[in-house]
Amino acid sequence: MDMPWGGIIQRYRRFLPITEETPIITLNEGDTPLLPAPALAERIELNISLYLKCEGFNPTGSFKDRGMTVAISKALEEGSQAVICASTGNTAASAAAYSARAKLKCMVLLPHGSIALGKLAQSITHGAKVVALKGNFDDAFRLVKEACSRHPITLVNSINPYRIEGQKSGAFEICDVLGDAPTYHAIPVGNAGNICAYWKGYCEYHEAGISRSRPRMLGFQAEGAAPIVRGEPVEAPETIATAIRIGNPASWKGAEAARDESGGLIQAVSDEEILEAYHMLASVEGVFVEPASAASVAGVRKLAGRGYFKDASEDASVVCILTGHGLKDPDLAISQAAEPSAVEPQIEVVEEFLGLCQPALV
Ligand code: AN7
Repeated sequence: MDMPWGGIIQRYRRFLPITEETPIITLNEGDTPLLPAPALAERIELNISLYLKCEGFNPTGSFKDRGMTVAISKALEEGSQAVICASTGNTAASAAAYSARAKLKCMVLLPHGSIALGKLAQSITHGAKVVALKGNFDDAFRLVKEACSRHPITLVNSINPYRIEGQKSGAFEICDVLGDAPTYHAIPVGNAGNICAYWKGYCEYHEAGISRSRPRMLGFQAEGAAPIVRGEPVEAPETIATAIRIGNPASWKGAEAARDESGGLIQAVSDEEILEAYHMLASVEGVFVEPASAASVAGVRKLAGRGYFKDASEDASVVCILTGHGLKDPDLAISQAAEPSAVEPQIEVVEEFLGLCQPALV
């Protein structure tokens, strides 16, 4: 029998800054499904193979766990006693969980009023010290950097290079499953760490001779929070995809480099397009994601509609990174439909509600 899965550090150790001295803190993150999505491809009139990398299957429900296992392990190795992050929710949830396991103190600054319920619940329950800031992510990020310059605490936002090191494992997994890099890689962009991490991963596998090619990187920001697309910071970012409600991304330059070196693009998708993709993923493929994740599919759909893939070869493929689980944001999900009303527990009433009024002939 193969060795059981033990997380991304165990699997990809030779590509990571891990030493004999590093205490490995893992929740067995990674090894997430890469689902073929032919029905969705047909629905969005895409002429190439579509795959969904379901990062919501990670231990805390988002891709952040890949980076956090390395960041927290290294923080512990370096003798740190406390970590801090600013977050739109998922980084905080992941930091809180891995810190609990590492017995590190964890502090998180969250923009008050724009954190999805599941993420807040996770941060609190894992025992992080949670500050709800009267400000947005960009304010929170500025403050945690300042806190780190004044106190001996470790920053675990994605400007911590260990985060990027861990997150590049997503690219390795995709290449391992497909046997090569995909032709295109579609990904939501918020603080822009993940697009850099994936590009780094694809480049390292290519340099090591494990994959023959590298994908074009296709990044998607929400229209109301699209500083890279607009070419200037957005003062008051706004989108229903609260995970990527960021006006001044830390890895702006890196994201542009990934775009340009790969011959890709970074474009914006509207909240409406995000929601359409969100519903399609759930109803056509059975994959429930949080709204930010649907930005990758919304973007591919938009590009397909403009003929972007029309000259792609027959065996071309696109992987959409679905960064977080749908259960992270139950409020948004429920707001999208009428909540079912309560009915009496009688078969006639249930039949009527279900439209089963004609008795079936046996
Ligand atoms: C579901 O948790 O920035 O471009 O503080 O949670 O690497 O920032 C989250 C980002 C996409 C964007 N999808 O990734 C945070 C945070 C989901 C996310 C992104 C985030 P980056």
